[in-house]
Amino acid sequence: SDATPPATRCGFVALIGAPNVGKSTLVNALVGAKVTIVSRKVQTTRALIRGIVIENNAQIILVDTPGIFLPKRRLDRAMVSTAWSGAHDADLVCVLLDAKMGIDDEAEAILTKAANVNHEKILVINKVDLVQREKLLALAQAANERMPFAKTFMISALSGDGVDDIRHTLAEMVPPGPFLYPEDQMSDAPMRQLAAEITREKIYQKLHQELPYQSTVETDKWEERKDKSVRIEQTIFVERESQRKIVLGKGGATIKSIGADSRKELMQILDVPVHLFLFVKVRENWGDDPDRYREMGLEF
Ligand code: GDP
Ligand code: K
Ligand code: MG
Repeated sequence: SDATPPATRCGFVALIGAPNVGKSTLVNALVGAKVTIVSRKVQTTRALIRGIVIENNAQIILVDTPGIFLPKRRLDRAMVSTAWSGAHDADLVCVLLDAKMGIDDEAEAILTKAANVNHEKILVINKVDLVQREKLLALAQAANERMPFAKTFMISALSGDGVDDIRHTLAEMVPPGPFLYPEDQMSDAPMRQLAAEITREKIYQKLHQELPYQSTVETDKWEERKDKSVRIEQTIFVERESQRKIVLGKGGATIKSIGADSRKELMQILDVPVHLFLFVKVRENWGDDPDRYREMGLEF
């Protein structure tokens, strides 16, 4: 027959934004219940793939990036350069702003760097449920004065308001090309890394004042059981005994809450019951050991 197959599109979309702007929430909302794959980008260790969306013959590969933008320590600087490598490697960049926070120092730093990324950029103002409409328009205008955005969206990733529009637009904007990932692939080797990243993120959320990035997480064990549940064992490494005490918290309260949050997100992604076991160990000076960074997949 002379019917041509439908043209497909496929591309990487980097989500750039400060911690807690809503990147993970947006990924979940874009992907919906169907996290078809969670993996690392092939042949690079730069950024985590958080999810893949298929919409109208387009495969959208969402790349989450470490959300730290005002680095002080060496490790932090490594994470930041990793984040921006992810942005430079991507086909499109979504810059997220928190409607309520507006353009604070961190957002300003992000906008300044995003302006130098040589790809089409989309502005996503998230958490519109928290502010008045006039404030949104002023924020959109202020951000667009700093660089031209191809599109501006005002959404609530939490309620899902506006998320369909973004999905639809991304599907139109990613370049023509074949799908890079099978539609239903799920592999547990990259999942170990993702699981470690998720726990590290929870530590950061709980303790960023007291323990700025002085910890790393490794997944030691990943065991799929007959009842379809997964048993995951992870070790949190810190630099000092005092930090170990902070991570544990009074009567183990902090580690319990970190574990609960991490387990919840892991169950969301894996869609099976998760048994998570966390250990905290002191490993001195890892923060200055380049080998440790390499294990974490950061590039220099
Ligand atoms: P990330 O650090 O950028 O990945 O941010 P998260 O997705 O973890 O979200 C940080 C916090 O913001 C969480 O408590 C979310 O529930 C909340 N959040 C995300 N999107 C929205 C939104 O649209 N509205 C409101 N009110 N809260 C949101
Ligand atoms: K967060
Ligand atoms: Mg996140």
